[in-house]
This record gives sequence, structure tokens and C-alpha cells, in this order.
Amino acid sequence: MNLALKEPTTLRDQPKATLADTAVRAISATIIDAPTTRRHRLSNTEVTHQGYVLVSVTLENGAVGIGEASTLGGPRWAEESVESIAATVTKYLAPALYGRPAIAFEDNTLRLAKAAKRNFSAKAAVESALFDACGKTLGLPASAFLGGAVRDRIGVLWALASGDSGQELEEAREKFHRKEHRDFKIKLGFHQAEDDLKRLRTLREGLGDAVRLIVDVNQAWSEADCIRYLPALEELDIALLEQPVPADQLEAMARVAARTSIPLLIDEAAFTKEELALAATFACGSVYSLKLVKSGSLFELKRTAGVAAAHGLELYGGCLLESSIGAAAHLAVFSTLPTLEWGTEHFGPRILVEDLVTDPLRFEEFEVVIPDGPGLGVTVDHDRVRAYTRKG
Ligand code: MUC
Ligand code: MG
Repeated sequence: MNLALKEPTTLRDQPKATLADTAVRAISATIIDAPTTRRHRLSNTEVTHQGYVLVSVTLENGAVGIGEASTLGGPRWAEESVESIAATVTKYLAPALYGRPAIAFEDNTLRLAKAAKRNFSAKAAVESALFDACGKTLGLPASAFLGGAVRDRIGVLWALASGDSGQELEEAREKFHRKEHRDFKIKLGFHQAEDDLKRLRTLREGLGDAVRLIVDVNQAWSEADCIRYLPALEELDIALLEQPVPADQLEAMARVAARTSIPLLIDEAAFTKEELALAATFACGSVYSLKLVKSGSLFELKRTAGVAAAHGLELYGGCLLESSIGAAAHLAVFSTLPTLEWGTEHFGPRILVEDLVTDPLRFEEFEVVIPDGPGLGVTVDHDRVRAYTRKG
């Protein structure tokens, strides 16, 4: 890790700001439909365009911060859609912050929590924009507001989700060859289970043992399916089994976890830290997927990581196919966590035909490099954003 200061600085060089300088002057929300390089399939949805809401916050000092809410195929992975997010931001969240100091992070998080129940993506996008604007004001990376980074890059996996094993094999080989990814998450549950197992066998045979394979069923299997198919998954040396059963079937998930040698990754079963404490108490799994769409706040995401670790869970840096903007907000939090055993899956920027920033996240030596510039450390590409902004 290299976290050395870039330039020697003197006190005189430091940006200065008063609380009043960071007062929130304006907040806006823009819906984006960004095309993906291929169809991305999950058990309950599929996308050829990623739906985002970009939230822009302008402070009294003129600093502009950006945040991103991501969705997957409408209100299907979670309750929020781009339409509901944009409406929640402009009608309920923005008025709760006007005139308030952006840097009063905890107070703002409380205000957002009071202004809207759940609506986690919307709140996280606003908070990300506050972090970005304050970071730009003070010349500090967003991670500085979360205790500071302890790592500057993170191992990153790629998701195979076209459902066509030939295409997936080719895609995985290319990623491996370019030294971008050697861990792969295979999305299951949109085919019959037997067909998915055939697909997995083709991938394991074609990719060999040098790669780590994990599977995400996105709630599509019953407990009986799990009992049927776990031996095959174990034989294929699957490293992690993500959310095999419906999110609200905690007892069933715990029984599945107890009968397999594959660690279970808790995803949709726990959004908030309180839900996670419950899922952990039920022993639903031994790894937790951290996502802003579930925590609703960078601070809450970090607190949730603490709750997970206190329950003995390992941590996995989850995503919802964010562009470099949303990914950078997640990575800012992940960079500060004492432990992150499973790395991250923030491959989202690379599944877009065009990223939304001029300085996309870098993927090298199987890791993603955490931006270290002020705020989120990425620069919006306004031409692209304009091109992908939903009209009408
Ligand atoms: C999920 O359920 O994990 C993240 C990667 C991916 O392919 O789907 C998402 C959501
Ligand atoms: Mg998942």
C-alpha cells in the first residue's frame, strides 16, 4: 500500500472553509440510461441499459459534488426505481438539507433518515454528493471523512451473466488474460438449475483451477433445490454461494448454511445493520455483501461492516453495477475498513459502453485502484451524461 502524501504541504497551502461556506445551496437529480456492453441477466431481472440517478449538490462556496444511485432493471432488485429515486431526492431529501452545512455529515444523515424511510439508494446518492463537494472544498479524498484509507487498491471480480457459457468462457478468458480479473461470479437462477450446473461445469473445465468461482442465485432456489444441488456446487469447488433462497426465509437460509462446506454470502437477506444482526444471529451465512443500496449512507455502510465483523462475518464489497461515480463512493468506504476478506465486485464501470467520467477507475493486476483525488476522486464527463440523460 502506498498512502504517502503526494506533495509536501504547508499550512498556508491548505484550502480553508467555514461551516457557512459548505451550506447546501442546490440539489438536482438527473435520470441516466447508460447502455451496457451485453445483456446482464439475473434470476429476477435483466438489463441492456443501466438506470442511474445522478445527484448534484452545489455548496455556498460554489463547490459541486456528484453522487450516483444505481438500479437493476427498475424496482426489481430493490424497491427503488430511477423515477422514485429522482422524485424522493427532489421532493423530500433536498428540502431537508437546504442551507445546512454539508460537512455536518452525521446531522445530515439523521435529517435524510427523518425525511424518508428506507429509500436507501436515493439517500446514499445525496450523501455521496455531500462527501464529494466537501472533499473538493478541502482538497481531501472522501475516505478522509471516514477515518482515512488503510488500502489503496482492492482485488476485484467480474460477473458472468449472459447465460451463454461459450460467450462467458470467452469473456472470462479475456479478463484473465488482461490481468483484470481472476475471480468470477456466475449469476444463476434464470435457467433451470440443471442447465445452470451444465454451464458451471463448462466454465470450470474451460477456466481451470487458477480462477475462483462464486455463484449468485439471487433468491431463485428453494431450500429443496439447495439440498439437491449443493453436492454439485461443492464438487465444482465453488468458493461462495450468494443468496440462494428468498431474502425473507432466514430459517431456510440458516439450514442451507449448516449443511454445506461452501460459505454462504448474505446479500438481499440483510439491508440495514439491524437486519444484518438478525441474519447473523440466525446463522444465515458467514460472509456479508456491503452495498450502498442496502445501507443508504456511507457512514451506515461502515457501521454495518462493524456489525458484520462483530458477528464474526467476513466482508465482501458488493455492487449494483455502478458507473465509476457510484463505485468510487463504495470504494471510499471499503478503503477504510480494517478487514475486507473477499475484496470487491465493482466491475460496473467496465460493463458500460461508456463510463460517465473522464477518468474511469483503473483495473490492473486483478485489482481496482481506489481514486485518491479530492472528494470521490472522479470527474464527471458532462458530454456523456448529457447524451445518456433520459429525455422527457
Ligand atoms: C447482486 O445481486 O449481487 C451485483 C453484481 C451482479 O452481477 O449483480 C449485482 C447484484
Ligand atoms: Mg447478489
